[in-house]
Amino acid sequence: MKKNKKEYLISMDNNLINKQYIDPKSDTFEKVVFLYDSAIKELKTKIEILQDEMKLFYGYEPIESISTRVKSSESILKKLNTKGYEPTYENLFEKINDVAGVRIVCNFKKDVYKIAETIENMQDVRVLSKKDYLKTPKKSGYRSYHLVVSIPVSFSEGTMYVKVEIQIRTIGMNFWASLEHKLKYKNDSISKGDSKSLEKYAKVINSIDDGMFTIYDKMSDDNDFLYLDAADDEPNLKKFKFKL
Ligand code: 0O2
Repeated sequence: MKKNKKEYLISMDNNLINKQYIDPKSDTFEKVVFLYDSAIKELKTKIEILQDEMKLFYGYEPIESISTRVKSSESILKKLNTKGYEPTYENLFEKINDVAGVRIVCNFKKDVYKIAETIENMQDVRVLSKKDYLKTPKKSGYRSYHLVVSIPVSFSEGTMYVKVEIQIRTIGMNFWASLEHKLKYKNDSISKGDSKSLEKYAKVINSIDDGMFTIYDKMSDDNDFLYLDAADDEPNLKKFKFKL
């Protein structure tokens, strides 16, 4: 008999495995990774289409690079442990937002907001949470725009919504975050002085980001139709028309 097509969050409908402990060597874990990997493929394609469209229609490429990863089993288990959760599949689905991760590196802060807004407006993407660490940087100095979304992925049994964390940041922010991650983020033994220095460098990079944009902005107003002035309260879509 044909089953009804179902739409569900990955966390809701896997009662058979929900309470099981995660075994990274098992077939079950391989299948879980496949689900997250499939969501990453879907989302990456959407973002690549955006980039191609902006290049072709407006001659502007706001995205410098897109990278993706499925979190390693060690990292998943470590994060569950740090947060005080049992290492079950249910907790993996429910409590870890970044099992699937997509990082979008943009040229300027304005591009970060444009890309975030465009993803948030995608009809089939559900936004579960957003964190604007550009406006409110973390104590470490970390800046980035985080979205946790769920993406519909079609499988033979129906459509499943799978969680993906998207980090959107400038080239400068990415430079800082990548090095800081290596130097400090997962290393408790770094000195207070070095932490302070890293925080200071984050501010320096932020002012370089702003300075580079000022130069760019003076040189070109060609692409401004991609964006609205902050004061303009028209919906963005009005200015964002295809020119064939
Ligand atoms: P990894 O190794 O990069 O995967 P939540 O995920 O919302 O339940 P969390 O972890 O506090 O809780 O969320 P948050 O603050 O949004 O951070 C998620 C991810 O952002 C981290 O994942 C890092 O990738 C990145 N991040 C956050 N803060 C910092 C920071 O101070 N420095 C750097 N370099 N990256 C940061 P993971 O799993 O912690 O690490």
